[in-house]
Amino acid sequence: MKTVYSPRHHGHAGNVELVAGAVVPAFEMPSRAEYVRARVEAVKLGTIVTPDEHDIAIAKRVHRADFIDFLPTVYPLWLESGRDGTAMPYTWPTRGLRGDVRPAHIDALLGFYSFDAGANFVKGTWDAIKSSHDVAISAAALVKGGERAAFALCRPPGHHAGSSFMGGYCYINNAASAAQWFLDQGAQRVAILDVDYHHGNGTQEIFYRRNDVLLVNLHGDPMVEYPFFLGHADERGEGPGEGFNVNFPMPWGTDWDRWSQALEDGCRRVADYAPDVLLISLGVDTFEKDPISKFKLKTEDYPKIGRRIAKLGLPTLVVMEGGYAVEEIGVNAVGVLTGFEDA
Ligand code: SS9
Ligand code: ZN
Repeated sequence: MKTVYSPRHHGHAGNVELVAGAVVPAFEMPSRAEYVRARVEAVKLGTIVTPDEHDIAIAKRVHRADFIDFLPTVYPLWLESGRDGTAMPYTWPTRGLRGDVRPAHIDALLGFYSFDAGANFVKGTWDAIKSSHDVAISAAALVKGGERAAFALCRPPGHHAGSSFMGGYCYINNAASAAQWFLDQGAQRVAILDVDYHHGNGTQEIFYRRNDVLLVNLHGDPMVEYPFFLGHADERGEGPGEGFNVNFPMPWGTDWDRWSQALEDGCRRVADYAPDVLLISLGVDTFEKDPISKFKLKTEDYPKIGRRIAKLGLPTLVVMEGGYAVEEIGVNAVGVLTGFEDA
């Protein structure tokens, strides 16, 4: 299968995040995408192509326009306010505060448009966000054009970004935007299978009241795992979306035996829905050596994921999300893709 990749992700570098009360270099770093790209080349998965530019209006079909328009202004506003380094929020309009009045100061705007302090900005961040979205839509166009599958090597990732908020290293929800793009191009039903270790809270929020997108999420139990405030099994969708959101929260320590049962159940839900196209939100932070996660999948398990997904026999767009054990992220992510191709 073809891989779509943009070198413009490199500008999103040198970011920091808060871990256990300290500011440390962000786990989401440029080398992640480079390990994956190198592995795509090493195993000769297929051609690597650069994305076309796509109108950012596409992203506004799943995000609020004011949120998308805010993103390119963040770093200029940060500099104007006299700062440099990493732009990061420190206050949020939670319960009891006014979340309906858009503030004017950059510190307040950052909190207004995010749910945590994990989607930060340096000089090149907006350009990387835009290129990541271009990667997703360009790869979607390959699938729409008749390819059985395509790999969108997105960086930054997207599944924590919701209609009007960023967080968890995510800004624009690349998978959600690509799913909407397929619908706008004539698809009737789209399924998204999110296998990242973390619940895809942004994707869930975007499609929660809709029945034209089935969302199946396999992830760490939000009682004990980030993003904590969404991803429980009783979240099944609302209104017309009732029954079109499926969560499989699993405990710390989950290994292939348990995880693969959830994958099997999830794949059956996808098959029953009979979508026109399938998107995979591919995170490989389920890996036993991932530095921020607590599942126990092994390198040998990733090709099995790809083989199971391929058995669905659907046109498939694979969108890169998380995965932080940098040396192994390439082998594991591309393992899913070679497993898919071998099936
Ligand atoms: C505190 C821990 C927050 C966020 C993880 C986001 C994963 C995206 N820095 N971790 S796939
Ligand atoms: Zn993750």
